[in-house]
Amino acid sequence: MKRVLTYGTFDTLHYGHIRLLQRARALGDYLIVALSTDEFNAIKGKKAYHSWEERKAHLEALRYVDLVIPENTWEQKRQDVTLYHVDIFTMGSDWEGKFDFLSDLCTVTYLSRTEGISSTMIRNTMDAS
Ligand code: C2G
Repeated sequence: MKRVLTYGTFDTLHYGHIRLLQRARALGDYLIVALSTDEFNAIKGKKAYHSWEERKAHLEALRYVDLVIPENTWEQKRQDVTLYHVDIFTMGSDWEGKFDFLSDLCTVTYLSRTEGISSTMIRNTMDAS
């Protein structure tokens, strides 16, 4: 079984996220998503509209996602790759190169980001309505 791992906030889940998760899952047989906690989002300088529990439920409703774990720190990735026996680490192309340091542990690959959609755009539209 080929196990895939990816990270993110996945707030106001949209088709850019879903396309990413669909392609990530297609890289293997089992997809783990490390979902940024509200506390870690504060460290990332992000404020999610939905709570971690809500964002977790949204991801678990997708057929592409097999397991959701918390992302609490920037530093946990190496431990996660080892702990979950990950074969492939993947992120959207806006992170191109940023996680190549994991390539001694697993395959690292980046998937093209979907242009024209973002959580910020959705929130701005919601605020304007
Ligand atoms: N994404 C995408 N297309 C979009 C928006 C996002 O492909 N239009 C991808 C991002 O590249 C990322 C994933 O969806 O791989 C999640 O995006 P975010 O929720 O914005 O996650 P981010 O804030 O980038 O957190 O440790 C890594 C961080 O937790 C990543």
